[in-house]
Amino acid sequence: MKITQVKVFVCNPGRNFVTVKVMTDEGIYGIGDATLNGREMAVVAYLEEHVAPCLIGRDAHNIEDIWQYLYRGVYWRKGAVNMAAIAAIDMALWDIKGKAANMPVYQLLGGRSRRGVTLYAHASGETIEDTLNKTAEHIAQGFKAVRLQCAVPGLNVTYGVLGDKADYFELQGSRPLPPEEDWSTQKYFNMVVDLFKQARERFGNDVHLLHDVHSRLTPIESARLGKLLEPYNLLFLEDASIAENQDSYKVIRQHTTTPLAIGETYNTIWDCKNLIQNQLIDYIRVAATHAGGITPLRRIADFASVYNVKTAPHGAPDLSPVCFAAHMHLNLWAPNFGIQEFVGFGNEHSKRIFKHTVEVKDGLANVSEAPGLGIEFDEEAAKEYPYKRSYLPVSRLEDGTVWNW
Ligand code: EZ4
Ligand code: CO
Repeated sequence: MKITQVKVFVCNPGRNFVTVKVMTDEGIYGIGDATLNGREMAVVAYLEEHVAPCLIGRDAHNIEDIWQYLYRGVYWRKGAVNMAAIAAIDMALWDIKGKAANMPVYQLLGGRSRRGVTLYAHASGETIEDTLNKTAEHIAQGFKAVRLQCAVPGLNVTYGVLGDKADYFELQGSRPLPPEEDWSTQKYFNMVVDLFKQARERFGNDVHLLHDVHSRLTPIESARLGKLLEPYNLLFLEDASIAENQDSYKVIRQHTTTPLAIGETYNTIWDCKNLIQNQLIDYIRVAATHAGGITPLRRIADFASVYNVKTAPHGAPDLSPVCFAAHMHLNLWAPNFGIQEFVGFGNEHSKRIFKHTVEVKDGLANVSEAPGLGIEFDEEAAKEYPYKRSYLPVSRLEDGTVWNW
């Protein structure tokens, strides 16, 4: 089965999405996600100029060989743009293989390890009360786990908490220059411990609670936060500190039993290797779109299982429904799957373009038995929503210093 064409699409039904369609001479095609938030067009050019020409005529069944060829053959290994491009091709090839075998991808990976995929929903509010009310709604809908984020009083805006300021989905998909956001660790600490104290008082101990620090703390500050949150029994504390220096997580680890999660920006198994093998984290959050696709995520999951580290794939709104589908198949299979982040399937425009087959019931997600990834991409509908340049924000301390160390 020969690859005949690689098509690349960019659309913005509220967020920018880069989608790849790999065509073959047998009429079967596959779909992949190559979205790199804030740098989308770099991946488009990379795919069209540098990846697509190398694939024409290759056997679409040789997923592993094509992955190795693209990863090792490039000379300039790793990198976010490169790995997002490889990821989309890899997902599309798994989609093709599933369609050829007439099986969903999870069956090809080794079959089902669980009844369904446990999700955690997002509750992001302007005040603690607002956040807790949103948490209550998710619990009422059947979610067993909720991530709590709350605006920090005294800061102009808090990362990831747009609240009622504007439609969360729309505003983040149309920011022609990077917005700048204040950060104060002191003000954040005043809020965050109270948030989880009140959450446990209101919801008791059965529901799983999570929190994302978005890497705003130094290692010793993270250690302190982990200790302060211990009484509230988080499922995990995400991205407490940047771990470019992977050893810095030893500082956090030696001080707290709050479980730690990291990895949504990682591109390869090498980025998480020391954190996993030194058991400095409990959940690895690599995404199929940003770490090179299904093939390397399977490898990372197996490696992590040796060290009792669970998988918890990234699931923010800038990962397209194609990536979510890829995660669903990995999550149904991985023996050491932990939990999947979930923010819904986008707005009505997005649903016109991406026709997925995932079902959510009582906080548990399942795919249909459709072959491949079980997702369709409507090229015509996508044309109605052209690309808009949009950036992620930059964080500064109150004295103007660029932050996020
Ligand atoms: O900031 O996906 O866990 N979720 C997150 C996200 C990320 C965005 C960056 O593109 O941290 O909201
Ligand atoms: Co995150």
